[in-house]
Amino acid sequence: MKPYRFLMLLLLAASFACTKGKTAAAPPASSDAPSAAADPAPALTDMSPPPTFDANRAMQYLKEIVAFGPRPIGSENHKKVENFILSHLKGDDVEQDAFEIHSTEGTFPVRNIIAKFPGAKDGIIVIASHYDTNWPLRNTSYIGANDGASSSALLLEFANQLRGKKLDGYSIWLLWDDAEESMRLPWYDPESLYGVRHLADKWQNDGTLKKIKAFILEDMIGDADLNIERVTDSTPWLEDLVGQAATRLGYQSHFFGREGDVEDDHVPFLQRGVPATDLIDFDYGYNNVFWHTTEDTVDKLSPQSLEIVGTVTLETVRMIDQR
Ligand code: 1BN
Ligand code: ZN
Repeated sequence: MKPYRFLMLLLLAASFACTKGKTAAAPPASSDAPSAAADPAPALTDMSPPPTFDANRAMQYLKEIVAFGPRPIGSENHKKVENFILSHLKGDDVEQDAFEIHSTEGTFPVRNIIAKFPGAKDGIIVIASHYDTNWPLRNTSYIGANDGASSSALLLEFANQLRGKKLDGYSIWLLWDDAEESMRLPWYDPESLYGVRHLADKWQNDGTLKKIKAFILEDMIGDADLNIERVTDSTPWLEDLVGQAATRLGYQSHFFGREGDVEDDHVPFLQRGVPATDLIDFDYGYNNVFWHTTEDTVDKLSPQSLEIVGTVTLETVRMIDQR
C-alpha cells in the first residue's frame, strides 16, 4: 500500500477513536511503508487527499506539441506552439513577456507566457518549463518530445487542475519560458536561457522577485525509465521537500538516485536569491544518449512518468504552503 494512503487510513482511525471519547495515540510507524530513514516524510497534518493529475490528457498535449515538428526560436512551428499554449489558457490571467534577442545567429523574437492562479497567501510559487527546441538542430527531425514538450504538457495539465479552484496557499504562476536552448552545441552559456534571464531581470525591477517563495523547474520529465536527479545547486530545503513529497506518494525510487549540477532555467532565479529547484531526468537512455538527438521521441516516454512528476510537484507545492 502506498504510504500516503496508509497514513490517511491511520488518521481516519485516530479521528474515529477520538469521537468514541478516547484519546488517540500517535499513529505507529507503518511497517510496510518504504524505508525513508535518511529523509523521512513528516507526519501529515491535513486530511486532504493526494493531488490529482490527468496524465493521459497531459500525454495527449505532449503528442500535439511534437506534431507541430521542430520548434526553434523564430520558426513558424514555434509560433504555432505559442498559439497552442495560449489557446489552452483562454479565460485565465495570462501575462506575455515578449522581446527580441540579438545572438551570433541573428535577431529573434522571444516570448515567455505566464498563467497566474491566485492564492489566499501572500507570495508566489512559480512552476516553469521551456517550450523551444534547439536552433542548431533546426534542420533535422529533432522534436524534443522529452526535452521541452513533456514539461510544457505537464504545465498545461497543471492549469486544468488549478483553474476555477480556490487556492488556500500561495498563488501559483505557470511559466512557459522561451529560448532556453543554447544557440550552439555543445552548450554555450552566454547564448542560452534567454527567456528566464529576461524575466528574472524584469521581475527584479518591478518587485515581483521578492514575492516568489519557490521556483520549480520541470525539464525532461517524461522518460519511461524515470530518474529525477538531485540537482546539487538547488536550494536544500526545497530539494528536501521534493524528496519528502515523493516519499509520501510512494515514488521515492524515481528520485535522487543520481546527482549532478545542471545549467538550466532555475539558475538565473537562484542567482538572484530565489529558492529554486530543477526536476530533471538527465539519464535519458543509456548515458543520456537520446538527449539533443533525433531519438528524443514519444515512444521513449510514458504517462506514468508525467503522473509521478505531476503529483510530486503538486504535493511539494502543498508542503511549501504549509511550511
Ligand atoms: C536541459 C535540457 N538543458 C538543455 N536541454 C539544460 C542543460 C544544459 C543541461 C547543459 C545540462 C547541461
Ligand atoms: Zn535541451
